[in-house]
Amino acid sequence: MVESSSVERLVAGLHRAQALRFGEFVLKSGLVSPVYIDLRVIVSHPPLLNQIADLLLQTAKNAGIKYDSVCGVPYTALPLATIICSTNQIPMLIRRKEAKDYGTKRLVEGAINPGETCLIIEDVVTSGSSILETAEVLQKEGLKITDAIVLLDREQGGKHRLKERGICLHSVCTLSMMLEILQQQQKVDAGMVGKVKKFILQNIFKPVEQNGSSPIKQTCKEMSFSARAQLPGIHSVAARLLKLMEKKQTNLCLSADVTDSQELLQLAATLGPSICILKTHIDILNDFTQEVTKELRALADQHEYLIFEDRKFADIGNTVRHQYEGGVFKISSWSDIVNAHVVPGSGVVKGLKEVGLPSQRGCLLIAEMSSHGSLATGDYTTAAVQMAEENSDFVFGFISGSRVSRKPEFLHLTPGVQMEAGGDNLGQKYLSPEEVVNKRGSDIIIVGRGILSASNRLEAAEMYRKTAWESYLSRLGVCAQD
Ligand code: S5P
Repeated sequence: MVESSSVERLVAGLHRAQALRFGEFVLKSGLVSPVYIDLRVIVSHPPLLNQIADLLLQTAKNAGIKYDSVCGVPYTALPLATIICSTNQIPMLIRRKEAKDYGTKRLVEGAINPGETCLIIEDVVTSGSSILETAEVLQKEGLKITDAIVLLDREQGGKHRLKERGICLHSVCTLSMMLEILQQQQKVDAGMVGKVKKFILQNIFKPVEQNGSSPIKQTCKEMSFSARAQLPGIHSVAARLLKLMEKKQTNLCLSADVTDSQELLQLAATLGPSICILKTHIDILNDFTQEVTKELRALADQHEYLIFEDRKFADIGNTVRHQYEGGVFKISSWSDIVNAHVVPGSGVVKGLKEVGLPSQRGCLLIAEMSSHGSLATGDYTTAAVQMAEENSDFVFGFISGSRVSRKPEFLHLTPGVQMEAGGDNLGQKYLSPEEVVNKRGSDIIIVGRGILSASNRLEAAEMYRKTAWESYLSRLGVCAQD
């Protein structure tokens, strides 16, 4: 154990930096936690960063661990590993976080000498999955992993699970130790300490994995739309959308692909109560005027749905910026959501962001397409997910055929939906709402001709709404969590 006065100083520093917060927080798993620990903030506090690196190394020394290199679990522990390695002249390894099939990039950077031992550094351990994932990648490169050092062990089963996999976890501090110190320092009261302790006890991750090296699976409740709306840091458009979906009990987006303004407004007025999003192709209107968008906006506010102009931007940043803001359509002035292809690279998102961010708009990236022979598959889809993660201040989800990201803050919208699977004669492919939402894990169905070609459009919309909503409800069963 490191000296208690150092740990006390550390805890006070973390509390000051707001890395530890108390209240009510919805975690990624959907659980409501009385404590929220976010050590990402430490990079803005250099003395704290150095102090933590020092304590991690001290803990490794005290445990008498022998190792040849150090690897920090991305991302928070990366700067910590850097400081440790730089100050003490220890070779470092960097594990890439990208999906394994992403391009031809290496998964580990640095000189790998098979047979050598690598020490893993982590900021917080809950279930131990992040350390295990990093360990697996390093082990596949022929490295030995015997120990891991963590700043804070939340005591929710991670240590035990890692031990079962031959990794000994050493922590600078545990959550209960931290609570006691904070109570002594009068930064939290006894009531809160009790609440957190109870939460820890009730949420121990149990090892339920049976075989080999795949990440540990834990059964958990799939998150509801309303729980996702409260995730810390969720995009404001996503939060608005998720809340109205829950309120109106609809995960139906109408693809209002009509060419006459009056027909479009009529659709918006009649089907407004049944939908969460009205999707437009404003450039197919034969009689477009700015008046239409004003009326569309008023209807959207009246019936509480969002407007999504399905513009599919696909040019360099500077061009899409103009296309989004100006021209005849002035899309950014009336559309809550737009979408973009990722083929130009991240410049397309950066260009759109310059216009969309100040007015609190959101963007979806096209990760997959419903059309026959689409090239948006495999590495392309993976790159779209990565681009979304890197621009999550503006991008809040995907157009895709299935769930392409496991992050609950991202929404998935799927076109190519009709009651009967099949297609049209121009390459469109259709899946049923049940298949899309329940089996493929998408959140919102996008339906055009399935509703537009019905003799009673409202009745058809209601049928799609109910089917998709029921599929969502039945999905709220058990799911896998890492
Ligand atoms: O991959 C895609 C992406 C989109 S946004 N496939 C699609 O069909 N879309 C759009 O969804 C398409 O432009 C159209 O507006 C709608 C599907 O219409 P439907 O009549 O086939 O349901």
